[in-house]
Amino acid sequence: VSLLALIAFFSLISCKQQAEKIQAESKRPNIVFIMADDHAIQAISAYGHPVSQLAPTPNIDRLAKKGALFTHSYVTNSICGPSRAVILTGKHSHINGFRQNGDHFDGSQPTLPKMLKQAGYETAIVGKWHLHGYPQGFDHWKIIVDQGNYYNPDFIENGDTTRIEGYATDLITNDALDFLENKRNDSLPFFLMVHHKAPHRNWMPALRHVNKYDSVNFPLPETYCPNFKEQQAAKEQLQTIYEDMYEGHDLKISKEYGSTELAHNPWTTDFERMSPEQRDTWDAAYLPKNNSFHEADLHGQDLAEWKGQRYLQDYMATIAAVDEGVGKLLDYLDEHNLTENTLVVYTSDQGFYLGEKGWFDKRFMYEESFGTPLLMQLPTEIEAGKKIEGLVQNLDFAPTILDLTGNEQMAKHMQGRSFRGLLNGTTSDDDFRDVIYYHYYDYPAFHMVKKHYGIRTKRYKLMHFYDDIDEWEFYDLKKDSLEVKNLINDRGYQSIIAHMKQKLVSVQKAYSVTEKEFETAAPDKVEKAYEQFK
Ligand code: SGN
Ligand code: CA
Repeated sequence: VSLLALIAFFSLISCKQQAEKIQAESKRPNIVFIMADDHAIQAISAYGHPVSQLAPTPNIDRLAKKGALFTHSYVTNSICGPSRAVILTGKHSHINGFRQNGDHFDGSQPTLPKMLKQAGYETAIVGKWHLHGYPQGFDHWKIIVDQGNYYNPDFIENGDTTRIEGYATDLITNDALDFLENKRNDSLPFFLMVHHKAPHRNWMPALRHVNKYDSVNFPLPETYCPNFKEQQAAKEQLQTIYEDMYEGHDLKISKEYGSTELAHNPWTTDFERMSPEQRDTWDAAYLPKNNSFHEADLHGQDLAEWKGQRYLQDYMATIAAVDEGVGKLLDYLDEHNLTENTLVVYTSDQGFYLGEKGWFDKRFMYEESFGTPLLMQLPTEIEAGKKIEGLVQNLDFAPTILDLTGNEQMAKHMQGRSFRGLLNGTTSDDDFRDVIYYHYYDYPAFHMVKKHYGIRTKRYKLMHFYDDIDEWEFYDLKKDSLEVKNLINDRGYQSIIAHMKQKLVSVQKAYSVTEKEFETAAPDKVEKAYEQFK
């Protein structure tokens, strides 16, 4: 065989390999990861909760129709920054180092965007970051400053901060569309994170939605006025709608009949950022409803229920713009033939209380805030309309995405586990995992939710509150899904509880939890914080 023929033969092979590689890579799915801030499961109509049926989310629901809806999706630490750090690293807070809001994220550690970039993806993030410092591992990024504002927020892009006129949710959606349409390199698969500020406190709807749910009477949960027996931490929190919400800032109540001046409004910036025109439209919408409120002169239980109602009307109206934004992104993918090969994820940085136990906010390991919505669409992998009941956590997002993109070996050092098998039906819901772990550290802080950790299995939950208390709680979720009865001292459950305690120890060992994780705060710090946040 001549040398020339040999060369021709090998170059043919290498051409073929190259072509196959390109073909395989072109099959690698794109990823659009949409995360809202504080979006409760109860507020997505595909999940079926009564509140959401009165304020449906038709676009988010499209994902449930064409993809999968997870019924048992949880976080590892129900608070913003920590949740984001877990998603980026696939590691629990004590390993990635970001335990509570205000910590500084060590951006030098391996993260999902860095790995995807290394694997040839184009990476981008728009919206909320909240990890301090600038994003690393992204080809494009444009983030809101800290928590951001609903109206005319500041954005940071390439180190420059600019105030941009408009409504945060719409601006973030537009930035996502701008990346898809104008910024990305068509020849590369992409990973786009779209992180909304909404529906975070103080729940300011878009001007086109300020009257959207005025005439809707949302059902308040049956635990709206709880009686906390053997639930000491629940008793001492400061996140009760009718006790801890600020009447002006949060509930948008005016000082008096006929006035547009807000009642108690300690953080003035949210409203001060509005332009006079925006404020006029806003006031025109709220003045009549606030006047009716003053006329009614409510007290006691009636006032508490009115506050719950106003909260839900604003919260759900804030979600309306998020849902529209999801619709625009899905339409874009449809119109550009991208839907078949794009994984679309919709989730939140944690769940939220819509009046359960009388609360707003999150932080607790109780179901409403421990759970987080999760919907995923990828037609080549996931059967339409699938319901997945396996126990998954945001800890698993990075390993799952790496698996779906053919980079599963990159997840070797992560603590999460790929749930691709749940998506494509090769793993049964029961086989995936039997226990999940949780640890919340942010105390003393806003809302005064005490430090706690625990485990949840399919049926039971064991929690330990520590620091300035030492209280255990145990729930049988099959019999008590609302978690009102702490069974820790119930005679009938003692052997199950002993078994759960053993399980807790082995789970902590498996996740490399050390004694250092259970530090307590100085008592005077706790006392001062109560004074500050009360
Ligand atoms: C703000 C909110 C709190 C909320 C934290 C954390 N107050 O401080 O209610 O718990 O953020 O939220 S606000 O009136 O200033 O909005 S998180 O989503 O960032 O963790
Ligand atoms: Ca949040």
